[in-house]
Amino acid sequence: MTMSPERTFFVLLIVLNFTAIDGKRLYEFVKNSSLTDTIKATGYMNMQPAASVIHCGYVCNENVRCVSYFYKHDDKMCQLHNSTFQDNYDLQTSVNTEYYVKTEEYFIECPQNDGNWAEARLTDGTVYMFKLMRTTKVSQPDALLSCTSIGGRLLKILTEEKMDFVRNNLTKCESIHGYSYWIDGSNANASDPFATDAYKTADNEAIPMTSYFWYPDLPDWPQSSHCIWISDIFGYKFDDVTCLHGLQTDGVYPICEKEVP
Ligand SMILES: [Ca+2]
Repeated sequence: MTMSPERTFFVLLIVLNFTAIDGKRLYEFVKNSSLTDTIKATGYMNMQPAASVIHCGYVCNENVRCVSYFYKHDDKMCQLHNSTFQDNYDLQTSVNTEYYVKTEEYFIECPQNDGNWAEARLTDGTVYMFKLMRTTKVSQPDALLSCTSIGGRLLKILTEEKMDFVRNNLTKCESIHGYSYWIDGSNANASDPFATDAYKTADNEAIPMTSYFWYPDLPDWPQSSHCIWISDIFGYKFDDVTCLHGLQTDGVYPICEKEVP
């Protein structure tokens, strides 16, 4: 998927059940910049406040008949439509207004516990396979071995797009929500565990240290919490924890990944 100034994408999860598979529908909204600063004066489905243009998209998602919307930034109003507009015929001028069209729907797989490999498609075009190993709670070193033993590796999260995908899955898929998972990342081999580049993947790639990835104020105990997990407790953002933590009562489980065959 290419990004260009005319086409701004964002992906929204919606909560409709899809009956054929254990999955969730994903809709994509595409901005039509040729209709920027226009709006429909009458004949819309609904007009209501929304905190942001993305929130307006969520509102549109919740209405099954909504296929496009205008968002007025100045007064934060969201105008929903059950049809799409190709040109400004029938529209009027409206300062600081954007127009988005629901263009496509597709599905993410919500993998069953210890199910098959599932395909992940990220908004940056990356595709990979992933699998949750939800039978045996393990330490992080054993999680690394569990994944290599089935021809993969422990999940690496190095981009914001991948962070979004993983958090969406773990938050929205009921069968895997509420559990804690190991990802690849440790500072056990660092000479200074407090250094900003201390956390590395098993193959020595730098773990991103921004708040996009880490829960606020974490890592908080890098001198002894050498490994990284993602848990419901921290909204599936990174937290530093002892590498043996997975053996405790609640358990921590591997998410493995591999290239698409
Ligand atoms: Ca911690």
